[in-house]
Amino acid sequence: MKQTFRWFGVSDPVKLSHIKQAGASGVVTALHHIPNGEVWEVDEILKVKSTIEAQDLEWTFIESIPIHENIKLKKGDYLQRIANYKQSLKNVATCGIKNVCYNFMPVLDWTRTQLYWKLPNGSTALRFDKVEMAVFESYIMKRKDVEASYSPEVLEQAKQLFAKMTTEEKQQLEDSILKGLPGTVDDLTIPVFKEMIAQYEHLTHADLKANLSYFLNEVIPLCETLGVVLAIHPDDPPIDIMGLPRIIKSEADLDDLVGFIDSPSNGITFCTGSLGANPDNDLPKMIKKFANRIHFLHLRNVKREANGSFYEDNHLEGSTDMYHVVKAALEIENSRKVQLPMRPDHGHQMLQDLETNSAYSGYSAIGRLKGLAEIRGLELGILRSL
Ligand code: CS2
Ligand code: MN
Repeated sequence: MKQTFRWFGVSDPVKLSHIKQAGASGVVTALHHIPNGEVWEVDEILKVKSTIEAQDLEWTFIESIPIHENIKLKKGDYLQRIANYKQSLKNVATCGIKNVCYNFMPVLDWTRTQLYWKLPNGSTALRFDKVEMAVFESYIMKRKDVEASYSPEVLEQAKQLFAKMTTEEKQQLEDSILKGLPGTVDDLTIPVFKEMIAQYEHLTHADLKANLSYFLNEVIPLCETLGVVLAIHPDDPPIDIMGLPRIIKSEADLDDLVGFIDSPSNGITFCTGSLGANPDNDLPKMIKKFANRIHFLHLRNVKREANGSFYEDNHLEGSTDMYHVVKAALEIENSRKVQLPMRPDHGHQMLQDLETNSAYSGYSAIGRLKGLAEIRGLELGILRSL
């Protein structure tokens, strides 16, 4: 596997020199300063590319060129937004970058209720707690019809939890969900958030899938001529939240995706953390099934709990059998004669990560370095035993 590390640009406290020391040879990044839906211009792309290459690293994957909400909704100026997307694809290809990750999650990107959940050994992990999510939806955001989304037990637990939360804890929960994560819209307030969600009110899963299919049929033929691959990132967590439809959660969803347009350019980011939070997903089976469409691996592990909560565990522990996933990835490389880019997707905050506490949540240096090192060791062990 090609070892890569995500980097959020020059303002990232995790520097390119750190990424090199972690042993990665590739960098995964995006033009984070360009507003969603605008064209990525060649000179802007080249600036970032040359910064990366000056450190003897390679810009292996773009994560992500985000999809404008109007494309997901197929309304308003969506045709212009698709035209912009195509222009960005042409421009990145001109600069020699041919791998593009994206996601199709409405309004929010990934979602957690706790960004610094303390583990027994003193390091911290990202956590999604079902009861806390129900507190947010019921009492902070006050979403209507919330009862339909949760079991009576979880709603009762949420009621009890909310009753004893301090003002500070409530604020922290709101911030974790609305402001905490890279990729989410900055400074989202509850009223703005509610307006954005309201746009999706009558949009069903089938509608959103149809809009994804429309988008892919617009851009994939162009990708083929450019030699670009798109790799959709699954929804995280792989459930509907806040009444929003989510459509890339399961094996059946991926079946639909690959059926929207039959092309190697219509690919998948196999994120074991996102897909692994759904207990029905058999990851070793799925990686084999979609072998020809997987262009990017996000390797991390979640530990699932009975009520749908989960936290991010050590990379080789948790609910996903990482041995079988990596073994399948190596078999794909062998049969397709490619090297698959992988990144340790998130890591714990540990050691000096905890002192500086400045990195993006989930993206501290040492926790990811540890994850990468463990996976690298696993890969070598499997390769040597074959
Ligand atoms: C997350 C996301 O699991 C993940 O990789 O960190 O931010 C992810 O990068 C985006 O959803 C991809 O578009
Ligand atoms: Mn991921």
